[in-house]
Amino acid sequence: MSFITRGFSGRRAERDPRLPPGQTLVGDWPVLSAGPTPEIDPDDWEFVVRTENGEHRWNTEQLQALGMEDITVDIHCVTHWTKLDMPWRGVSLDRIFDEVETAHDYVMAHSYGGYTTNVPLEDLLDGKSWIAFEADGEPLTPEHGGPARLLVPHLYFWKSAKWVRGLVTMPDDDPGFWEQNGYHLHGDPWQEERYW
Ligand SMILES: Nc1nc2c(c(=O)[nH]1)N[C@H]1C(S)=C(S)[C@@H](COP(=O)(O)O)O[C@H]1N2
Ligand SMILES: [Mo]
Repeated sequence: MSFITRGFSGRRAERDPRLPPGQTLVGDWPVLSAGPTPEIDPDDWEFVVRTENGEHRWNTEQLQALGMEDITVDIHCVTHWTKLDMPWRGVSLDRIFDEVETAHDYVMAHSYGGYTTNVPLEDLLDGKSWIAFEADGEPLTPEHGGPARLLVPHLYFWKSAKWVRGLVTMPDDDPGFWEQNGYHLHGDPWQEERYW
């Protein structure tokens, strides 16, 4: 009996429910960078948050002292690959914004090398994003954004700025690098918010 059922629904049943529409599973971890990989000495790395009220700075040690967490998440690239169950280690943006006061609703993430991407603050808080220092149990390699990158796994992976150097809060949702070039302002993979 079951072989008939398999004939009709087998392919659909093989599709992992954690795979958003239009995505394909990969086992490896592709590298996607819009420009060259910047060389950043972890000893010189600093993270800066600028708001309408002023500036906050942390070096690696100070930032990690806010509390490193281990998380396992799925990542989804707009170029249609998804990687499931990736272990990461980093500091929750909740810990950072415990120390930051802003009335703004949006942030622009800025990277060494000039990359930018815009994210609503509500997509960064309540356990939704991290400043990641490790992936797969190892320090982030330079090509994957080391020494530190933003990790916003519930949005397409272009929002996870590699070589992150800071966040600037904004009253409006101004577009970042890819967003100015046609990518969606928000980028929810479950809504297929790829382009606009
Ligand atoms: N600074 C910076 N961050 C970036 C990018 C980039 O070009 N520069 N590319 C984005 C895109 S489109 C993707 S899919 C992921 C790729 O990360 P990976 O190379 O670690 O897979 O990084 C995102 N963050
Ligand atoms: Mo991407």
